[in-house]
Amino acid sequence: MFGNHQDRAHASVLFIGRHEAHQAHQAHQAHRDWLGHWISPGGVVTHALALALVRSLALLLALGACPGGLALAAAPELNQPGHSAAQRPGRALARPSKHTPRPLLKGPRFQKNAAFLGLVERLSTKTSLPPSWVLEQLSGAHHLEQVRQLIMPAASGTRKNWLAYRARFLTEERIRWGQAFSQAHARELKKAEDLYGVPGSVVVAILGVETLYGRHMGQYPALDALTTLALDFPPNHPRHDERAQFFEAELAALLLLMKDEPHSYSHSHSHSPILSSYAGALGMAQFMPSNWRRFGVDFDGDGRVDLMHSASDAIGSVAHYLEAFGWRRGLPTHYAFEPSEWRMKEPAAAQWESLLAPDILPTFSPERLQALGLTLSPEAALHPGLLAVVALENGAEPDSYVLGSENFYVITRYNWSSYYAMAVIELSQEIQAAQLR
Ligand SMILES: [Ca+2]
Repeated sequence: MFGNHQDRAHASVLFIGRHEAHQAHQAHQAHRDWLGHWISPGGVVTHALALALVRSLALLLALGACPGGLALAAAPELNQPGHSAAQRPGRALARPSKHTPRPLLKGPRFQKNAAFLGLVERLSTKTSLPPSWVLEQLSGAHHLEQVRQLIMPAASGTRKNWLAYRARFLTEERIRWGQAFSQAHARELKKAEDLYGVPGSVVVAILGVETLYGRHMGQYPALDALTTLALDFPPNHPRHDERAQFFEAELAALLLLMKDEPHSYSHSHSHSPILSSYAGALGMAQFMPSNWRRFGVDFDGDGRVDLMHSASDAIGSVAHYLEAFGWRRGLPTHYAFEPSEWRMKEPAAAQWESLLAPDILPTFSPERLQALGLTLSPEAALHPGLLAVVALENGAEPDSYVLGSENFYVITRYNWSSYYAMAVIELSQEIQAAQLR
């Protein structure tokens, strides 16, 4: 949840095994470069001293006095995993590849250059965490070239395909498991609905689309992924500066989680690195670290927010998130809409573009749409608020349309995509229907 959720998630998902994760941890422990070895072990260096040290090193490096100088973070040569831009996750249509297994190619640790030390200093300042501790954490992070590739936007120009997208998410298995999850957690779902007004079926569908109800929570070590995106964000990304800053803030939030919620954040009874999506989204609900801290709810009452292991906490947190973004209790998410006849009329074609322009943002009252000559269903005509005219591309076939309500828009705050919202809504309907059968 990105609050700002665009790049999030969508990684292919395959847990690296415990053994492999353990090996990675062992490697982490074994590795002490000259700087880390000097500063971090035992925490003997004070805050102020460590910060001063980081600053002096940054200055030295900036002056070219140290090997490595001003080179950017290591960009290792790796066997590329073979994603074409068209296959690359990014927006709605890339999402189906989220659960596609993909080998994790761990790169080297980052060079302790000026950019690295500057990041350590900023993170320490931002979080008030000891610079020595921040330096120790980031010194163990690995560069992940894969996440740099996956974060790039999907190629534009290809028509999307709602029906194909729908088919990828509304599988028989996802519906059946959703039904089982709903039954197993009926009490918490009812509690969340009572408290936040969000139907349990919508919460379940989000968990189903995000992680198959907790089965696939990510394959990338979160610290590696976010350090890579904060320190070595692809310079050719169209929104480089904004996104790099976003991921730096998420890295800061991750460090605070690691410090504040060490038990929730880590795997039980192990020291394995926590895994996330390629963009750092965590747990059953795939919350970004800042959203975990901001919207996470201790719904099972054990005294901590644990989105990795507690389905109850995940349920409460998803419902809380949607409520915080304006979910209105009882309001339909959307209405069926078929404007094709109207569009054939003059001068409707010109008006049509202006109706589509706001995209998913509810903008038009039912009265206004009817005044333009559009035919609304009786339910849509009575909608107590504004509506968005949402177009869904169907590849070579004609577009589909729905009228999205404020609640449709709220679901897109989880992931900025009308296709995502429709998949969640239709999955929630299918799960409900399966329970009645
Ligand atoms: Ca809890």
